Amino acid sequence: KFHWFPKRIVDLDRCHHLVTKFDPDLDQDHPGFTDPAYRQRRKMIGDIAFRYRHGDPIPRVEYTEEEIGTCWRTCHASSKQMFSEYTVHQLSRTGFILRPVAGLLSARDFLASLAYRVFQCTQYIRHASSPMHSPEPDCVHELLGHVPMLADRTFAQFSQNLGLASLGASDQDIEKLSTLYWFTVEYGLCKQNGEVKAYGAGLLSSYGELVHSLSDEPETREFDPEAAAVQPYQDQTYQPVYFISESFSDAKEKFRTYVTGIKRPFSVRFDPYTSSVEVL
Ligand code: H2B
Ligand code: FE
Repeated sequence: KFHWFPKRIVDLDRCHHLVTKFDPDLDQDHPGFTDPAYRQRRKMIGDIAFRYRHGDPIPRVEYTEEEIGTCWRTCHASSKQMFSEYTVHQLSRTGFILRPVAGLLSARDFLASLAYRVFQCTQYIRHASSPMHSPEPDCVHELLGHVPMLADRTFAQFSQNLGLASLGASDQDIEKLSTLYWFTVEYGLCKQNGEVKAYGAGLLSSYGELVHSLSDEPETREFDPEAAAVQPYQDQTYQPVYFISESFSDAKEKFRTYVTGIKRPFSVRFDPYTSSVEVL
């Protein structure tokens, strides 16, 4: 017997299981833990995600001056990348859509959404006291880090395949896929014209860690999916180890090959006309 998984895109309404590890209400080290106004604001924005159903328009959030300031402080430092509705419109190139989520989603639910070209996207902004680092994903992380990659056709296809491979997979395989995702899509480094560059979403949205990742401090290893899938990782502070691939496409290709090796007692086929999955 295998794990339940969404068969139709509307089933993503049931893929909403959060990991509460970095919740500002529960994690004493969260920069917003001692700020009741921040926690209140988070709850309000989180409620949008809890009430959201597939197909609804995404309710607009009027961001405060302070939140907008926090975004710009992060963005200017990291890459001066334009980040606005423009970023989101790029997604029409690959058909990826966003749906709001209230916080860090379980790996199983997050990956399942990718199978439907849906990216579960947080809508709140990190705490103003910590623009350069957020212990959990926030809107800056999603829009600056993930969305540009999802606007790339091959990356979008890769993400969907990864999502399809995760449907009904064993807990051990989900753990490995999510670790591999961590060391590539979130914290990956790659070479470009002989120089080491960061492409991971977690690095592009955290200037502190971006600088650290490209310094001499951390250990770097050549990217090998078998090794990266079981490498313990750090989610409390900066990574002590990063994997460098020969290029961004090399990382995608190696990860893709790893994904095809995942064994399940059934296979799945995605029907793009109905956004549903057939189990074979
Ligand atoms: N949840 C949210 N809201 N955003 C993410 O970027 C994210 C997530 N990434 N849950 C997931 C986990 C990823 O790191 C993997 C697959 O575990
Ligand atoms: Fe992320």
